[in-house]
Amino acid sequence: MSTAVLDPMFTLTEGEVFTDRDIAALAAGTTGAVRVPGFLTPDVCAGALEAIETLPVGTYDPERMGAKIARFGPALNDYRAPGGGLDAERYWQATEEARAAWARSGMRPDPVARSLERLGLAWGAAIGPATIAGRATFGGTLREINEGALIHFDEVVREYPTALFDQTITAQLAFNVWVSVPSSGGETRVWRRRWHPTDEAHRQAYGYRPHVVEGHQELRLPPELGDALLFNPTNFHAVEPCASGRRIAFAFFLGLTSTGHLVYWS
Ligand SMILES: O=C(O)CCC(=O)C(=O)O
Repeated sequence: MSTAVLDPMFTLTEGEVFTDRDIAALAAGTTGAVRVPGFLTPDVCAGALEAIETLPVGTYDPERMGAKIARFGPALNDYRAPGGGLDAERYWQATEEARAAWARSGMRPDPVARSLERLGLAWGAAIGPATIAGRATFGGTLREINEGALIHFDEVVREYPTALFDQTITAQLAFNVWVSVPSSGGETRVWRRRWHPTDEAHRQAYGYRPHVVEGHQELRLPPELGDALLFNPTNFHAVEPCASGRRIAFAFFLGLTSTGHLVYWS
């Protein structure tokens, strides 16, 4: 496919705050990404980085991920039972352990709580956790992605086709805020291209080979300290390897529900 004809709406919007229009446009697919530079101050980033040292950070299975990625906090797409559905016992245990470790870290200000508060102000209503049979899911994983991440998409309604949440999700956004960034590299790449069933012929570990995005319009977004980024993760996206330094972000998803609320999870 040729990129000669571009979608003029698939661009990066930058502003001092996130707005309800930004969130609605991402949900509707009528913008590419929205970034708020300096969303967290260098002091807050430094404080978070110090507190992170006390967290039990683990790594994903490198064979599955194709690269070493460190993380703290459970992400729902890692807890799928072999036959489909949620491996509930493992997930809720990991959630409880992560909440206890988070509380022990005493991270103040809490960058995840602060981010949710500001996004809630933008939307005009507080953002609560997505729930499963009334139980709050975990939101706000910490990820250190230094070696890059494969081309992939995230879409909870496909990962769990039998409706995991009590809420009905109509659109999904990904939020990342960086508390440590590399000297160069580590760009987030977002393509204007959603998954198609024929893409399954191009799987690579948990992601997809570059063929699926070749020739498609993309945004390349270098991470800067304290910046927050929202994009629609049902578009294919990837992370470039870093030249040197640590690329650490707090991340969660936002879901726009059928009743117009925003909920979060990781
Ligand atoms: O770290 C990033 O820039 C994006 C990470 C990612 O793959 C995601 O949020 O799904």
